[in-house]
Amino acid sequence: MGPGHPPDAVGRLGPGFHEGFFRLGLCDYAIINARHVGQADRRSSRSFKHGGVVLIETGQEWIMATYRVREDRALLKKRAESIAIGLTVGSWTEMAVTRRAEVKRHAGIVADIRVVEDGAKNEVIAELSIAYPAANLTATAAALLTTVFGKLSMDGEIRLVDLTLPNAWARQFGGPRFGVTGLRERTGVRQRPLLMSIFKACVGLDLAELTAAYRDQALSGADLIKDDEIFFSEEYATPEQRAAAYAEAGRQVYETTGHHARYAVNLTGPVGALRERALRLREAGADALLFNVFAYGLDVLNELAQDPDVALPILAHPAVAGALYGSATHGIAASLLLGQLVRLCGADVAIYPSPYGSVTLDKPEGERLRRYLSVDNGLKRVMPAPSAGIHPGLVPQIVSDAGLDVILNAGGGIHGHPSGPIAGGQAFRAAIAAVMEGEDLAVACQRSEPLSQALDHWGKT
Ligand code: 1AE
Repeated sequence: MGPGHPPDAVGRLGPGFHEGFFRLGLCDYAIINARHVGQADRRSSRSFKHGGVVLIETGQEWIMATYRVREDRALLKKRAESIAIGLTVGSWTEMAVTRRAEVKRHAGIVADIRVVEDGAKNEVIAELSIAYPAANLTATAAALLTTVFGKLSMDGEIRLVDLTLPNAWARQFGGPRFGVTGLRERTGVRQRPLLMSIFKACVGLDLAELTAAYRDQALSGADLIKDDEIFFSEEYATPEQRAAAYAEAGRQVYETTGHHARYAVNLTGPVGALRERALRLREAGADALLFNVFAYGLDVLNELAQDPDVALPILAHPAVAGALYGSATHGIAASLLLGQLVRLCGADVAIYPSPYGSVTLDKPEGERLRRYLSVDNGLKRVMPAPSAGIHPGLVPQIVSDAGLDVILNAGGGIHGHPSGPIAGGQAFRAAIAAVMEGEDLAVACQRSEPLSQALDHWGKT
């Protein structure tokens, strides 16, 4: 259990009738240590021995959150209990109402307390796992985050590091409409990693200049071409005008080269107008939506993803997420935000920093993130797009980390190529082809001048 093991968590329960072990989601049993069974809650309908422990059927689903805290060792238990009760049925002070049976079944449970590091004096770094009855929540990101980390997020040194959700509960969100398989079908790219080019330099350009830049990126061999996430300005070209102009430019490139690029437009504007705009953009020819999910909100993403009329793949951009995950001691782990939660709320592509480029996420956290995107939980798998400072020399490393179901997402690594963006995309495509052939880039670059130039310029990992 704990970070790195999202599904099928097994946690230790806290004192009193909660003490013991339980398994989440799959079977909804509280598993109580035999030696503590005397203290077990006898209201439960059934109990039986299994491998030295006693299983108590709880008859409900649990959502388990794990927090990393710094705390006085002697106060750990009290801290855990106050979280379990404070975020469910109680408050900081004793209240008679919480003793009522129908209220009590909504109480959180201290599932586990693990000391992971000794700190100064009596302090320790510990992980506290708290199980919350799923019945307390509606299937929304707002309910989930407010329950497990609402006011708690402001209560000193505490970080949400893991969330375990019962599959049936998670499925209520809907998840991605297209996922990895749907995206491959829509792009026609069946096996190899995809290349996504990011518009760089867009604000201040007029429609003709933007369209020329789109054409170059399409000619470069990019499978997807996405707006920069900072593109909000409509002074020179509205998103609707861009979608229409790029669709036409893309059609021309397809007729001359046979390569079909797809456009992901930045979905912008007031929240209440997003749906209508998404419909207009689809009508104008956009193939996918780029969405600044942490600026707009996870539930906004989910509304768009589940809307049968919108029905376009959605690329979740991580902008602003660093404010939530950036600290090692506070906030929410990046893997939960950019992996688990965006999947739950319907992203088809998860954009996140790779460990190698200009903005980085450490490698184990990236691995956890990708596990959240693909773990078998009944929702479609999400396509990972490790990003920021990606250049052709990184392609073998990224594919080795993530596998073939990955998007190489590059802005500067395409537009900053010494011979321009068309060569920039060609260098990536040559690197991808080499990886598919199991060929070293040093060998492949003998056949590809753009790749050779890119490796000279940015190096090779
Ligand atoms: C992690 C987000 C990366 C991003 O949004 C972006 O625009 C990257 O651009 P380049 O590839 O670093 O130029």
